[in-house]
Amino acid sequence: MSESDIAAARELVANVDRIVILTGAGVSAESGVPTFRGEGGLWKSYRPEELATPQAFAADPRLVWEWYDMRRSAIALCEPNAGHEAIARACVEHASCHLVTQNVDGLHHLALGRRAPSASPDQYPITLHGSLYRIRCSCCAFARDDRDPVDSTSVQTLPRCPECDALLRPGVVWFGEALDPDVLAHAFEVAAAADVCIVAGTSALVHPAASIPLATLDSGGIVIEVNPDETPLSRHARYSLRGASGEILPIILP
Ligand code: BV8
Ligand code: ZN
Repeated sequence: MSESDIAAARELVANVDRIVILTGAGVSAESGVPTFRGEGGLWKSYRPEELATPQAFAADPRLVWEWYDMRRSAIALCEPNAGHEAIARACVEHASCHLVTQNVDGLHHLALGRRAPSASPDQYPITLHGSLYRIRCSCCAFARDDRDPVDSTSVQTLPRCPECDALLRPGVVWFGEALDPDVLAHAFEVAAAADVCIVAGTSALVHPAASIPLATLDSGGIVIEVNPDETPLSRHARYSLRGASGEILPIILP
């Protein structure tokens, strides 16, 4: 990555009307949140199929809740980093900047809420995969925000639905589960309308999220990637800025 690439990317972003930003777990790495597939990544100790699927929850809800409870309590201690702050600033101050995130750690919401307590819903992230701090019923429509520790010592101590007494589950989208169709349609809509899509901190392996930047390309827009490593999206990018999002996003975002 050259300094001139960063300068050129900054110049490009400064002169477009509509920006969309797609983030993945890498944006939270500098906050101490382990990524999914990197060194020490969350999946290193487990295979996704073992834990983040409805089948895994049906087979062993106690183990799945043990993993989520560990993640929820660890991530609750993490703070947004300079990359989250730069994105929050752009979403609040730029006339048309939308954030689409795969992340479930809530750090984008925390950064935005602190910067603009009265931010409009449209300035908040389009959250594709849900949140670690939502729980919902495994049977009925009950759902609520929740940050409480979960006692996963046995199935009997797991949280149950106040409406129908079925097990409550993490309010995230698991592998093999459909994303909320309205959320997904909104994400593709803002990407298709964008002049530039900045893709930061994602290995671009998980679909349908990884296809969102292609909607910008297909409508004549430009993709800029921010990632220390190459990804399947790199070949589509006008600029692939090989570095940390916490260092690069504050430079290139308005
Ligand atoms: C669906 C919530 C259909 C849970 C998550 C074959 C081909 C294509 C697709 C599939 C396929 N086989 C199966 C599928 C579908 C599957 C999928 O994509 N699988 C992949 C693994 C091949 N997708 C699904 O199942 C989706 N649903 O397709 O439904 C359907 C339709 C109708 C009816 C029924 C079903 C659902 C996917 C959602 C899964 N849930 N999360 C939880 O978190 O516990 S996904 C999970 O991965 C996280 O959300 C995470 O964000 C996401 C993507 O990972 P990344 O964010 O990219 O993180 P990763 O660690 O991989 O990469 C980090 C990157 O950051 C790296 O590149 C690293 O270099 C970089 N980095 C590190 N440090 C920094 C940095 N970058 C910048 N700065 C730094 N400092
Ligand atoms: Zn219920």
